[in-house]
Amino acid sequence: MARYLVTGGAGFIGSHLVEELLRRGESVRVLDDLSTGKVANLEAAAAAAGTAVPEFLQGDVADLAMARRAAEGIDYVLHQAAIPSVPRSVADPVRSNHANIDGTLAMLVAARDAGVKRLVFAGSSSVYGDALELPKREDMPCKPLSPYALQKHVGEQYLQMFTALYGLETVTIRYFNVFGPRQDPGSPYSGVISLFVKAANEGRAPTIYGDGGQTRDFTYVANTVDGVLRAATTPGIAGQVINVATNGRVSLNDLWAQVRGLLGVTTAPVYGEPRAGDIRDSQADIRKAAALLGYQPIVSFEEGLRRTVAWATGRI
Ligand code: UD2
Repeated sequence: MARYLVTGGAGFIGSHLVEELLRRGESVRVLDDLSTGKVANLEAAAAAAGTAVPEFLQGDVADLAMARRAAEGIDYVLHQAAIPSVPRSVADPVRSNHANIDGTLAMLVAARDAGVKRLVFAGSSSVYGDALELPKREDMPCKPLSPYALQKHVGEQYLQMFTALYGLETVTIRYFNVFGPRQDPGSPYSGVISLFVKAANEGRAPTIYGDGGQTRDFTYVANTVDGVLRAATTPGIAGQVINVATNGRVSLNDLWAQVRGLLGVTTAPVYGEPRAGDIRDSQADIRKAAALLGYQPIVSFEEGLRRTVAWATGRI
């Protein structure tokens, strides 16, 4: 049994990592400030795994004393705590910088000093920006278009620096538009799939920012969890940056058509101005994940969407 710290473990992706770790019989500690996470997510994760709720520390990961307390006695840190969302970072860059950069630096220092075996960081496909070539490979130059993307890019670079300077093993997994159960549609900054599913379920029109022709490599959360857990324990990959995704590309117009189809509604979307900092197309090359981690997507986009709609609506 290994000891895992999941920062942001009460959030959407974090709680899925917690659930799978509990299912595997690992020891889990969660650090979360509950700014977007919820204790109910931890309870749901534990119930799904058939175990007790894991050890929980409530606090700010950017508070070094708290990060040190959380890292004590830990083998692997899965650093998920962040303020996600491109538009939220455009609206409030100082707050997202604190969580995404100060938080990551504090966690790195705490992990280094606690002698953890490895820290795995939740990176983001947003770092690629609008480079035209698709699919995106890890060795392509990054061109962040928003504070959020820049912060995630700085986080990756901090990890690599800590590996080079202090010998702390680190791995960045670049997430691509992760979706699934427990993703909260409660804010305009929420992930688009959660918002579209809620709108369709309530018979409302969604807003599509731009012409809806932008595309994303939507990734069902079980795939992301599998990639991250492989990255924690696969030997010989310290300092690497690795895409974990589905390798598909779905436009927002097509996404709305599929959500509508699953729920049998015919509402037309409302189109709004494109969002500042938005990138046009995103699709991952996942050959590096296959080569280094033995990763392959285990749940397709269509199956993931069906499971997500079923969870959110209870209607299919
Ligand atoms: C970025 C990252 C993603 C993750 C996420 C965290 C990219 C390609 N992806 O997701 O990996 O780090 O940030 O937040 O950068 N939209 C609408 N209507 C809505 C909401 C969104 O049309 O009501 C559009 C939005 O303009 C965008 C797309 O849907 O074109 C996806 O938006 P999102 O907020 O779900 O995720 P995104 O791509 O910013």
